[in-house]
Amino acid sequence: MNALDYTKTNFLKSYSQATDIEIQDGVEIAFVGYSNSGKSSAINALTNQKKLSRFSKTPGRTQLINFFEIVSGFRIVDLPGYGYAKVPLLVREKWQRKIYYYLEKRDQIKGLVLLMDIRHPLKTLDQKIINIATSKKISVFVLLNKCDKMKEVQQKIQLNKVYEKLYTLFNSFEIELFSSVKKIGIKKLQLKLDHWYKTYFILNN
Ligand SMILES: Nc1nc2c(ncn2[C@@H]2O[C@H](COP(=O)(O)OP(=O)(O)O)[C@@H](O)[C@H]2O)c(=O)[nH]1
Ligand SMILES: [Mg+2]
Repeated sequence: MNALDYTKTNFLKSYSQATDIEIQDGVEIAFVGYSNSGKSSAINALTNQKKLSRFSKTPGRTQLINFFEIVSGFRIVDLPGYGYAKVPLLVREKWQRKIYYYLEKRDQIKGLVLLMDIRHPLKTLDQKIINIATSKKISVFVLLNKCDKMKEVQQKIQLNKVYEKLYTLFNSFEIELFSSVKKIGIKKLQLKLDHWYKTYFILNN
């Protein structure tokens, strides 16, 4: 398998309902996190494409499951953000169920990239996602995003704190500092995705 060129990533399709997804073959790595945690920006940074995963000015408005393809059969999925505070609770719960359904039913998922704002890590719904990942044995790459918002010393302290806390919950994870603004952690994210995709490729060839 050749090295993946993330700059070649194309938009594939969006679905408003997880039950409508008809794409089958291949492997998916999904980006999850609270709305506004920086999922779309991270996908743009990873692929070095400014407009690929268009982030709306009103966070949480984009409630679509967006599929991108790096090369045939190797996909990135931008999931709707959870917990958007400005919509009614019932709507929020409906959106959350969509995410859970996708995560629970799709066997194509081989990895999760969980984005958390470094200033507000491990909130309730992040833990719920971790529970699903644990029960499905999906490994998780945690990005402590917007690390540019903290002093470097504080970043390291926070990284250790969250690592320790996560370790009490499960052990199939890695964690890194990330910033799409300051271009921190992008190479590590690429290497992690390479590893997941390659593992899948080797197992299936
Ligand atoms: N300071 C800082 N802001 C960021 C970073 N990543 C995203 N943002 C900002 O956070 C907001 C939400 O980003 P977006 O990618 O749309 O988040 P999404 O809702 O998870 O897709 C936008 O205003 C971005 O400009 C980052 O690394 N650092
Ligand atoms: Mg987004």
